[in-house]
Amino acid sequence: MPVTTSPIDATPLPRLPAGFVWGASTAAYQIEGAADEDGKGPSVWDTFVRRPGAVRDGHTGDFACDHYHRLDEDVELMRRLGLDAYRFSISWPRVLPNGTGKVEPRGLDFYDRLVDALLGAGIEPTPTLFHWDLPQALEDEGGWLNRDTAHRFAEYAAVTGERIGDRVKRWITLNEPFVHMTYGYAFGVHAPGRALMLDALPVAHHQLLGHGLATAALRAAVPDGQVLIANNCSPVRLRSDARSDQDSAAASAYDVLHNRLFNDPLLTGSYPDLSAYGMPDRSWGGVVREGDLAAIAAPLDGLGVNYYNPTWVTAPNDPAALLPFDLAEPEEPYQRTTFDWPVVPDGLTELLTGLKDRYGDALPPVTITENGCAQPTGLDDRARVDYLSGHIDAVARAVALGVDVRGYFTWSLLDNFEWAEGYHQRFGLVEVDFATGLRTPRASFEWYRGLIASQRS
Ligand code: IFM
Repeated sequence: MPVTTSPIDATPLPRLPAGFVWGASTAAYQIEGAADEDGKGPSVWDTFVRRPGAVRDGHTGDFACDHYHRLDEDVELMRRLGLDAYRFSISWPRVLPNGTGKVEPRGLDFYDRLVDALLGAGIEPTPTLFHWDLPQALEDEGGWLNRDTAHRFAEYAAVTGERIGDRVKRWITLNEPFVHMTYGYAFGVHAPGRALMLDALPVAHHQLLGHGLATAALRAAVPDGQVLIANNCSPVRLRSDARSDQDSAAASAYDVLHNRLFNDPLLTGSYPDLSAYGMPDRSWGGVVREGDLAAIAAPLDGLGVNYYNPTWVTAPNDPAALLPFDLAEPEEPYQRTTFDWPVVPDGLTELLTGLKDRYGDALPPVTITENGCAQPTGLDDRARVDYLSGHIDAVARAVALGVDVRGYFTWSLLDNFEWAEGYHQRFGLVEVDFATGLRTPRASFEWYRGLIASQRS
């Protein structure tokens, strides 16, 4: 395989196939600010950040990176970076302040301007329709616990597709429905802050149904468009001292919850067995209705994969525990990000080859829709360069092993609002001063720019 070398870092990286898409990702609530401007309705995050103690140091996304007012400056940064594509999310309550019904034209105008600016810079817009900022009005009706939200999501997809689908040809429906279900509805550490534990499971089905219905709406509005979903996936590992059948059963059970619950229905048309989670039957006690799985399994043009690290598990210490696994720490002394997440690039190769082994020809082309790391404030972020370099190399190894990977979007273009951590975790290629909005590209920005240029040359 021919070798390219980035100008910043001497680490040689294999050349990815021609046409490979180099991108960067962000999300609306994490960067836009302008929380109640131009008719935007409140989202569950606007509500949640005001709950005392919910977000570290009481930070909010009210201002965030002020991207709403700095769109041109941010697109210029992307142009300098040489991105092929930019993954952003559309704020549902900016477009439909109540989640349904009346459309806010000024909200749509903003995304219209963003799309035109991107296309003008030669960058392909790649919107995600739902990155966790559900309109509060829909949460008041039960949010994703309410099946009707799936239908409202399809309505929103149609409105958006009809407005920008003439220019936007790659769409992502949902971001990380696993994380939204667990953090938002099971543990309550993200919006909407509901701690329902296993009673949160219907949220998985309703999000996936929403994906299926929105896919149909997008196919109607944008017949030449591509539709993907971005799933957070994590290879499951046992500690080397784990030997028992119970440990293996715990690993399988965790894999079902984190990975298979969200990939199987899309790619095989059926859910994995959830009896370890107390699900009484295949209809989940009436939650999964006739025809739902067919809608969810509508063909995808690609699977988006968000990867950060593997998950280590053991058998539960308490046999009467609610969950059929305990989370564990690896014994290997991995480097850690400021989030304390272990840095494990080979987990990404393992994940991608594992998807191919599990789904075979049913696996559509894969795009890495997120991968990146939180590092300390500062411009000389050598650790981020090492992280990105290692993970892109891991993607190349998966490609060499036969996995069809079509693109890599790093998380994130800008430092931004990192949910319950507020502004304390910095994932950006570009440092942001949250007091002034000043953007300063880091060493990793120059490194990524050089990598993209050398991969193209
Ligand atoms: O910032 C988040 C993003 O919103 C979803 N995926 C993981 C990122 C880092 O935690």
